[in-house]
Amino acid sequence: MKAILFTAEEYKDEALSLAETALYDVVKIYKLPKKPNPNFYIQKDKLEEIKKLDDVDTIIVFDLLKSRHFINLNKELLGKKILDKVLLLLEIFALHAGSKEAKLQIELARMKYELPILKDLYKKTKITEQQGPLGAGVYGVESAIRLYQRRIVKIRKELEELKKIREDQIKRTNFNSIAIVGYTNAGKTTIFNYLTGLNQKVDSSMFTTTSPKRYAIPLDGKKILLVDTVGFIRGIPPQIVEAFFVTLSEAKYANALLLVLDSSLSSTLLVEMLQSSLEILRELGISGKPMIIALNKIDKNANDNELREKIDLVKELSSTLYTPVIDVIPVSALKGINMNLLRDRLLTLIQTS
Ligand SMILES: Nc1nc2c(ncn2[C@@H]2O[C@H](COP(=O)(O)OP(=O)(O)OP(=O)(O)O)[C@@H](O)[C@H]2O)c(=O)[nH]1
Ligand SMILES: [Mg+2]
Repeated sequence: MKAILFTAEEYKDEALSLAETALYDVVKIYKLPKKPNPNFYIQKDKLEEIKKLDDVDTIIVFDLLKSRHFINLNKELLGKKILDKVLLLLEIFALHAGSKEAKLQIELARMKYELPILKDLYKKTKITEQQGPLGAGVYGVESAIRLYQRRIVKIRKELEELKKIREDQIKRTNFNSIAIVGYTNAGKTTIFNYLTGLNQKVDSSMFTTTSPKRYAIPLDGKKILLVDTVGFIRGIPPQIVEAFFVTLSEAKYANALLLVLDSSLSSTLLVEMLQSSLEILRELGISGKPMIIALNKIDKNANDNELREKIDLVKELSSTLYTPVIDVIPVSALKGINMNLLRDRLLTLIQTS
């Protein structure tokens, strides 16, 4: 599928990587306008250019589009698919959804996102139709709306039932468990592999891990379940937190969390990532569990002073959080630095939880 990508310069790498994860072949990247066009968001001249590109079937706008943007773009670009950031992420989640619950949750999120657009389209069609012989348009939209509403009710009911079943299952397994959480690419799977001796896929692209992996490791005579999870991404739109949540549901049932941060990021980014990780966990209803922070990739830090500063910064910030942070441990999962210390501290973590 050939796609055109519109993105702000600062999100370019991320947007491109996500578009590719969703299996699009991005043939051209345009900058998003500083001031969005009120009708189309994208620039009018770009729109005219795209119209001529017959082999492009998808337009990705890496931001949030309003109803009127979707409606107008669809009208101008008949037959081409329009995706904004939310719909793109939902496509990625859908590609990776393993369980029935995940599939339903994603379908629900998409329908809830599209329903207001349909409703606006209905209003608009009704007005224009009174003036012209546009035929059954308005009825078509009306019945689509009813279809959506019925489906949404049905999915909600099914999800309630599935949730009960899953909670019962989890209650019955009484393993202690630790979920490894954090931004995509922080090194969660590398840590998981190190601690479990497994060989799960590790890569510098985003969303390498696409469904939670669990494995029980012996720690001091006990078995502890380690769960590797799907990574967070910057600015995850609130509209899809719920769908994202399914991929992270394992973390909800863990006794404790291991939050992985990439210490090779700048101090500013590091603080931003720590704060937004906790914000995401809070939105998912996973806050309050005892936590260890692993500052990973210390081998990538140019000098000790800089690393020391970052460790202090994260420690200081952690002490002000609602989440009980038991320890901050600088590690390199790749080089195996401090990993035994981390393993020991995980045991303490389980004992506190
Ligand atoms: N230099 C260095 N690179 C590391 C370290 N740990 C992981 N990496 C690299 O960072 C990249 C991402 O590692 P992953 O373990 O796949 O990261 P992840 O957090 O599981 O990413 P997602 O599954 O996409 O959420 C890979 O290229 C790893 O080789 C480390 O300690 N030092
Ligand atoms: Mg991973």
